[in-house]
Amino acid sequence: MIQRIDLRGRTLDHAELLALVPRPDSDVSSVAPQVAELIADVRERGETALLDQAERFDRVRPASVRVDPQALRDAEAALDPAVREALEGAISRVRLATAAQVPPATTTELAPGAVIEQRWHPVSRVGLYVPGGKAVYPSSVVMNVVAAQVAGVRSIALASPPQHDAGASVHPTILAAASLLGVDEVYAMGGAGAIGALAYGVPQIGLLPVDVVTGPGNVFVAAAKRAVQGVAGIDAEAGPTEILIIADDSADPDFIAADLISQAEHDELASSVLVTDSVDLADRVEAALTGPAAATRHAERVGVALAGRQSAIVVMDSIADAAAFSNAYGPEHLELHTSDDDSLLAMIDNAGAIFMGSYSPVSLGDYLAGSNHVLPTGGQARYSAGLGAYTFLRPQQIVRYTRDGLREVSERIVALSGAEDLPAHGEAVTARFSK
Ligand code: HSO
Ligand code: ZN
Repeated sequence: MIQRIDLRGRTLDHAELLALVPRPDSDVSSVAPQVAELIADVRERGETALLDQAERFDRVRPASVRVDPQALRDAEAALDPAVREALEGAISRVRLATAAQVPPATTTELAPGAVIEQRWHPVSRVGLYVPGGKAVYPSSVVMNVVAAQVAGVRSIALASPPQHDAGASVHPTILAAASLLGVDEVYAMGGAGAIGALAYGVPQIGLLPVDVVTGPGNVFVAAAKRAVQGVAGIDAEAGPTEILIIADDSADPDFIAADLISQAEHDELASSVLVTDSVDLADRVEAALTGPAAATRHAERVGVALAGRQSAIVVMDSIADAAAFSNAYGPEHLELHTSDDDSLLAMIDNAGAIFMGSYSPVSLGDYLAGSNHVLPTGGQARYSAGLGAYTFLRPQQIVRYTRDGLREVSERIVALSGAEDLPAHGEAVTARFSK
């Protein structure tokens, strides 16, 4: 049911590996015109456009887009105690690990009276998108909100599509997680329109524009995030989830099978890939997949994902080759299951997050590890990082010179301003010393 790609005996360069990497087709740019219309509609007609779009895409019409803050408190009160305890555990671990992502302010003295400082300053307001439908993830609310809060963001708005079975409002578990985190500005809106509403604001309902929009979603949400760039910052585009496992014959095939299935559970387009130097392990994992993949609650979705062109068991000559394959792929999640994971780690360049050994599965990272589970997919790990406090921070330089510090470089400023035929630049400096 899962395809086998045998690359033994082949020497492949990076470009050849890239061409071999199994991935689902993405059609983000093809929906751009439709998405532009939906955003323009929200800018023109405000709340009415959002309500019409909810009716069209979510098949419900909420009474109002803004969720009553009392509904958040009610949802928190009704939360299953075990889920509440688990969310609180996740919040405190992610908070602690995220605190390490805030770089310290620095001061560099270049000469007497010549100082450059640098501070990492949070954006003022962020909008967080939380998908609905088959994906109701309170854990994603935790990951996004905690990162923004640790960065020091003062104002957080949350948007999530209204749902039929939630009285045409946002799913109660999402509301409960928001309430636990102290967020009370929640909007029942979804899709491209919601991203437009966050970026441009909807004055009529008191929704102020945000500086950064984050959060996963379908192709419409991804296309809308692309469209609002320039008006607001965005985090990496989130496509279907991916797990790539590098393993040798010391690995436990049942653990590997369980982890491949766990991410396939998200989506028919999820990618589950094993890369190994052992045909024996490849056979054993294939065998270990069969029973559990058929018995699991979302067996149909898992079956489609594992059989898809985006999933595979890849056999190569060595673990070094497997590392090269993984670097070409740039997986969202990378698990290492070999006899020397630290040596393998030294060969890894591109991955959203790396899970070391048999007891650090991706589902630990999805919920309770303390790491963030919002990670770059689709190969974006080659140039971007997962969500963190730094997503909401900007480095700002502060220039602090004294009279003597300025005097020391004044002639050079005059020389450069002359060379650029901008003499008033030089005069702004010499004016200070002619009194
Ligand atoms: N594996 C998903 C995150 C998630 N898993 C949420 C369960 N809930 C993408 O990293
Ligand atoms: Zn997951």
